[in-house]
Amino acid sequence: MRVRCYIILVLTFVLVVGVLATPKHMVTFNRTYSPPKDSALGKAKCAACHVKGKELNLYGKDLQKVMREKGTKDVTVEILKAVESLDSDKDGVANLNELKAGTLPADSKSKP
Ligand SMILES: [Ca+2]
Repeated sequence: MRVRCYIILVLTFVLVVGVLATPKHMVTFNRTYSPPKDSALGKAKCAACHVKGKELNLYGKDLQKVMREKGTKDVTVEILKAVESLDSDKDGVANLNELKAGTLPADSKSKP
């Protein structure tokens, strides 16, 4: 019984830390597109929108442009939807189709 409580406590802690460690915009992104973990997009995590650190890639820059137009600093579902029809990396595939396929909307070498 005591071991079971300990395991539940540890698992709860890991879950809470995992959720708190995930930036809010990443949670919104993952809830909206649910990228498979083994896909290029699922493995990319922050690199879905960033080159390194806070520096944005082409897809991230398109999101930032809409955020500025809307006067917000939050990545909302509305912001994500606003760039779905764009082709940020100009590889001939719209961002939404890349996101659905689990490929990278900012990398022209990654496409369905
Ligand atoms: Ca691509």
